[in-house]
Amino acid sequence: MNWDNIDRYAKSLIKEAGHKIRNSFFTQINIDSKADANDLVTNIDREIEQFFISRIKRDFPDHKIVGEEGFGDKVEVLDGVIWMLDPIDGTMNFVHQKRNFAVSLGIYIDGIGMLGYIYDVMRDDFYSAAKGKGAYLNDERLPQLEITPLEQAVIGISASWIAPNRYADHEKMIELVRHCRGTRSYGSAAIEMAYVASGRIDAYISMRLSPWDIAGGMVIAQEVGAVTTNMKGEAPHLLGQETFVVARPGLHEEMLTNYIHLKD
Ligand code: 2AM
Ligand code: CA
Repeated sequence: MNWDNIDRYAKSLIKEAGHKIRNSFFTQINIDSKADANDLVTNIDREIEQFFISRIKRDFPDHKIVGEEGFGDKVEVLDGVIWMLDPIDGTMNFVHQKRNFAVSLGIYIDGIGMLGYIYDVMRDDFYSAAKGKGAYLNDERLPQLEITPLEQAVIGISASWIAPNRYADHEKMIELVRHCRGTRSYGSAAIEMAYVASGRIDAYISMRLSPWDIAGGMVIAQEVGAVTTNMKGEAPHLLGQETFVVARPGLHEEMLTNYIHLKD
């Protein structure tokens, strides 16, 4: 497997997708909802996923693709090479703000993350990593993350998880919010992971993320020494929705031990 070639190929595909997404603002965008009224999808999400799939199937016919919009393969095991794609992560931001969304892609072999990409399309910020070769923001290498105590940490979290919810003890979450330096919510899991990797926030947690939301970001985060697990402290299985925590070392353990109590 020539990973350098795949890396170059994936980067150019993502840049081309970004170009298409920016141009889409000059066209009519059709908005639908999926599982519920606030779970949005547009024709652009679908068109971008189909663009990736047609190219990847043409040029890497034995690779599999798992995409949020369902045009890819149905995967039940992580054998072989799998591209995990979210064509637009942060669709609500895409629709409402025309910014703060990203293309997110992770390329895995037999369950091991080899290449990861998060492209913040409107800022033209391209986060990338290759396993064992470090993580980059555009052309600059991202430094290893240092330990930060909770009192100095800024945590990415959605207000949904501070309100009573079916996944975790929200009273503990309130304590977490009280004990950290501050919270932020950007509305795109991929962008929040990129911000953890580049040190702009110190942790990001969510009760419900899908493989395509985290696959690319996990490769990037791990290259700078961030810890990525579900809320039980296990490696994400990448085969369905799960809880998720990414944080600087130390902070990750402190959050899981003292503040995140899952319901059964
Ligand atoms: P999306 O925009 O690709 O749907 C919003 O807080 C973040 O969580 C976004 O990254 C969003 O991805 C993701 N997200 C929103 N609703 C979700 C759901 N029902 N299941 C999994 N991920 C979701
Ligand atoms: Ca999406």
